[in-house]
Amino acid sequence: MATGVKRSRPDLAVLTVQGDGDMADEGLQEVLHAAARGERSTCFMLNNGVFGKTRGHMTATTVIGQRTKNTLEGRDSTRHGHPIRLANRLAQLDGAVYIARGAVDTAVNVHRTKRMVLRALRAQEAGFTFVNLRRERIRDLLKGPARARLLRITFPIRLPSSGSGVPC
Ligand SMILES: Cc1ncc(C[n+]2csc(CCOP(=O)(O)OP(=O)(O)O)c2C)c(N)n1
Repeated sequence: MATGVKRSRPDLAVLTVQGDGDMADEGLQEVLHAAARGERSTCFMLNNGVFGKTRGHMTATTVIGQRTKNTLEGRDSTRHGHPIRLANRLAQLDGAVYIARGAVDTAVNVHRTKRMVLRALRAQEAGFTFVNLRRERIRDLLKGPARARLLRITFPIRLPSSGSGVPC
């Protein structure tokens, strides 16, 4: 729908706000193709790592070690598979011009994430843009290496001028 709106009204800034279950599970095909086609729009993924509305089951973005309704001992890759790092995957597609991962758990992250939101909206005139927004202090639920990895969640992965994704 967003891509249709933007194509018919290119003068508008068009954005979608979606959950991780919606975007990385149910709508994965749509977001991948929108990015590959370079649809001039912005997707914000509110990522809490669960299907919240339907009571907190695991999604594709549930991180290793995260407890959910059906990963009671924490997500274990051997039993539940590995998470999909959607921002990293999207950054590899040629139609994507700005891809970032932000969080709103600290004042510094809120400040950084605000800039990401504005940059994504501005960059949409050049192609597909996306910001992964970590909604919760998920790192507090984790220990060890999983926690250390999550401390580095706020940064742009692909910038409009760079032309290539930075793997991470
Ligand atoms: C195609 C489709 N399948 C199932 C549903 C039922 N459904 C509504 S909300 C939801 C969970 C959404 O989870 P998420 O997108 O992570 O958002 P959250 O509730 O965590 O904010 C589901 C499965 C739906 N709306 N559409």
